Amino acid sequence: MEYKTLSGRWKMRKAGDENWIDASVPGSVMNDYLNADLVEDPYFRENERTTTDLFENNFEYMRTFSMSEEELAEDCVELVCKGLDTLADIHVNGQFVGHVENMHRTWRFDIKRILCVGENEIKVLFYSPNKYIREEDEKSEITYVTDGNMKGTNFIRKAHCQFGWDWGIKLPDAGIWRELGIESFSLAKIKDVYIRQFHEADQVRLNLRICALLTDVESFYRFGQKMEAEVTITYPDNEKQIVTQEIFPGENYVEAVICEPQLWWPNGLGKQPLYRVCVCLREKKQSDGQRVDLDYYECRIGLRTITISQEPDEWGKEFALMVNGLKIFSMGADYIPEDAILPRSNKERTEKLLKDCVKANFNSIRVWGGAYYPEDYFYDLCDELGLVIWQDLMFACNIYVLTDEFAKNIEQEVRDNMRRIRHHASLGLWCGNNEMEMGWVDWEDVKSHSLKLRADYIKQFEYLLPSIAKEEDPDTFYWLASPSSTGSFEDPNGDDVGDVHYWDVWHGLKPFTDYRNHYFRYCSEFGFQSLPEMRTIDAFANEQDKNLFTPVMELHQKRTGGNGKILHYISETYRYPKDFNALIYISQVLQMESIQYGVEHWRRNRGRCMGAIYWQLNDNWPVISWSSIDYFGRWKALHYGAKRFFSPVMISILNEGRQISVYTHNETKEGLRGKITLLLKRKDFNTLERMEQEIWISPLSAKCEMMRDYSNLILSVEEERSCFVECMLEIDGRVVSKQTALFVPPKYFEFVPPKYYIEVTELQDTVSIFVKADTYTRFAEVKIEDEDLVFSDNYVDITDETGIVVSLEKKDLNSLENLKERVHVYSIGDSYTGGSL
Ligand code: BMA
Repeated sequence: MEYKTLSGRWKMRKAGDENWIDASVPGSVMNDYLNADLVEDPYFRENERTTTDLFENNFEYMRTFSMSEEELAEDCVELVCKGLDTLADIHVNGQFVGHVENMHRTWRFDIKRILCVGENEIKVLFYSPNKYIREEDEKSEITYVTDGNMKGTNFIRKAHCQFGWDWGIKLPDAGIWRELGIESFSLAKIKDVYIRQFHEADQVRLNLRICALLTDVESFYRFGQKMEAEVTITYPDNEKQIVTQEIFPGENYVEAVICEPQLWWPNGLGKQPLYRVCVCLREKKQSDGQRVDLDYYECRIGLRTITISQEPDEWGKEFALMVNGLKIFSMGADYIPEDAILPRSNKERTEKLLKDCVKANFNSIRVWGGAYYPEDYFYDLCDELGLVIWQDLMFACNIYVLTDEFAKNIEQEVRDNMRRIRHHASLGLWCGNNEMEMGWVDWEDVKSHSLKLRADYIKQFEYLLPSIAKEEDPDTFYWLASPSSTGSFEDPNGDDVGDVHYWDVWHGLKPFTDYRNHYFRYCSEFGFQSLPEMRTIDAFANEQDKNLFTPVMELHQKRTGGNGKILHYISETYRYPKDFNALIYISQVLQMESIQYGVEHWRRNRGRCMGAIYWQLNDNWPVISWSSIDYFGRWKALHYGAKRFFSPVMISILNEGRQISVYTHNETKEGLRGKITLLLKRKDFNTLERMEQEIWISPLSAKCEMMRDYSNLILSVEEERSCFVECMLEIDGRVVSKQTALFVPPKYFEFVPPKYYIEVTELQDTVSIFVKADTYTRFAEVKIEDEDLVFSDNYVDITDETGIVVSLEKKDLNSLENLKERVHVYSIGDSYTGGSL
């Protein structure tokens, strides 16, 4: 099979315009318009208000390409488009080739007879998505629309969040967003390969289902042609195993046995060895025994068993990720697109983001269903990094009408994507949709719709899609919806079976302490908003915009009433921030505290609870949201918090009034010997009591190791407001985890602005920053002016005279000059004043 790409330089114009402008493919209208300076940055101030309307228009894309005689002499010549966004007509040499209507699908068209030797021309006309959804919506009885979204996205197979979301800009872009090209082949090609793994004692048997497609079945048999497949398995150490077998048109099965298999593990539990599987399809010429390569298929797999264990237990049914027979506590966040201008996404950005997940000790990530199926490199990176993927199908917060046409369209979409993604080692499960079963049960504005639409839900999500999954990828666990319990509208968001999206904290305005009232089996969404840091805000706001309730700040907050909620939650825990900078800082540490509060509670209840996936990892434009890493890749306090509260080996404190319980957590396969120290201290660093205990921490465990009721030492309100608890876990003499707890909400604690003493030490590849303070300092934020950095740790407490040390990689610095003067430390005691507000 030969492939010729059609990506590269194209021309584009708004339909009706005379002049063409330069375009790049893969790309998008917005990207080309920005490159041509025809629009202003849609992310800046209130520009969104006009850019949404750009997509009231149709757009044309055009290029020429040449074809040779040899290429056209092949039996089949097909145009293959891996991503067209979304409604478009394709013409080649002036002839209509096809209409497309789904950005998630791969489209193929036979264009052999339309092409000619020499120059050819391809044109793609994209229709306005805005108009289409408006017109379809007007014809429909459906009234439901999710917060922040344009109405009618249920009628178009285009990433829903492109039309806005409660964190997303309304930018329903258009264009050729993925690779396209021309495939030409003769005799046969590989249509499909599915690899199954059978794990046996000390070996893994691979079973490859290879589907060969012939261009002309009759002549194949008439001329007694023969084909063979050569399967090459390359081991992680580059050793190779080759199996060759005769292949017939249609389905064939080839087996290979891997002895002493190197198993793939999620991050934190072992390594991620990967095996490359290549299938070469060949024609075996009868006459001279010569072999001619016809087609080639390649993928990378990891040897592992992976599923969700749902054993019934005393509470209901567990929901636990099980890898190679071990039940693992899933830790991670929900992933959304990295940029609303899709062509700005690339492997480097994704790699940085996913590596930041690993730095924060994630072992899982959920690809949320309101967007699109990520690029291959996303899955490759998750394979390499050990991030288990919860993969939603792309349906979210909507009511779909299951017409025959819609069913056919989504069936092909799901097949295309399952075939592309199913071999990845990191694929943990498929999930039917985001929050739609729950919508039919819990949301008044969904429930009010007809029984027919309710039945369509069941047909689509409990019959059609699971049956496709059974055909395409029977070995991957399939989950009906997120959240779901048993399906069929049976308490989908219930605590005791299946996964939960818990939003009473934040949307429901309950205090974050409410997390402790729930023992979810697996919490796949819960979240808390914060502001991104000042430099990120500077990218979209002017000085006069920097007030939470200006039009610019409200436009960059997509959840209705969101900015007010941030203030509400601050009022429960902290004092009124003294300025905009303090507001940013307080919103971030509060977000970190709240998510930590939930995660540690669920980790303490390991066994009953087996997953904490917080909403949300990232942003797709600069915005106030639930993310822990902002649009520019900057870590919010929460991401540093995640690094600590997802750490495989840690301690946590359960504080109930003056009663303190210390828990150990071990999410590794190894048992550990360690020591716990529990201290009661005054804010002047004086220790009032010290307790120590040697312990053994079992693998994959959580356990209460120590309890202390301080009622005999904390006797007055004054003491409550000036004393804190600190505990540490040492392994082999090294402190691996440290926690502090207060007896009162921080707003009642007597924090004063600390005096900081900063020292900077340059080492070979790193720089260490030592920070000391003259008083107990909570959540010390270390920053360096004009630098975008990830520190070894941040937002930690200074609990004694020795202070803290955080380090950074020298190579990440823009400049080493005046480093000490550029270091700034900020903490709770700096965030408010008395009397000014
Ligand atoms: C969940 C998600 C998203 C949404 C988030 C915050 O329900 O599935 O739809 O962005 O909540 O509201």
